[in-house]
Amino acid sequence: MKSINVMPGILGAIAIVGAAEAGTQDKAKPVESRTVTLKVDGMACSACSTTVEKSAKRMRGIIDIKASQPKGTAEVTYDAAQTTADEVAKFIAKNTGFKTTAPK
Ligand SMILES: [Cu+2]
Repeated sequence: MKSINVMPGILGAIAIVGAAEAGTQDKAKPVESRTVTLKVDGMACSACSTTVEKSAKRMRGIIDIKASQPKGTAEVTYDAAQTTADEVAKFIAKNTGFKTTAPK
C-alpha cells in the first residue's frame, strides 16, 4: 500500500511546479501595455522623482515608470487591463503629495 501513497505525492509536486511556471508567464491575463506621460508638480530634486517612481512601482498594473524632476513629468508604462492613467495619477498624488495629472 505504501507505493500507492507515494505516487500522489510525486504527482502533486509536479502539478505544483507546473502551476508555478504557468503563473510566471501569466497567460491568463494578457498585458495591454500603454505608455503615458503624467504631469507631476512640485518635484524639487532627484530624490523627489525617486519617491514618485518607488511609490508608483508598488501599484498594481504598473510595468515601468521614469520620473523626471527637471521636466516635471513621469513617463508611466502600465497594463491597461489592470489600471488607467487617471488611477496611476491619483495613486501617485495620494502617496507622494505631488499634484499629478494624467493627459486628457
Ligand atoms: Cu526632492
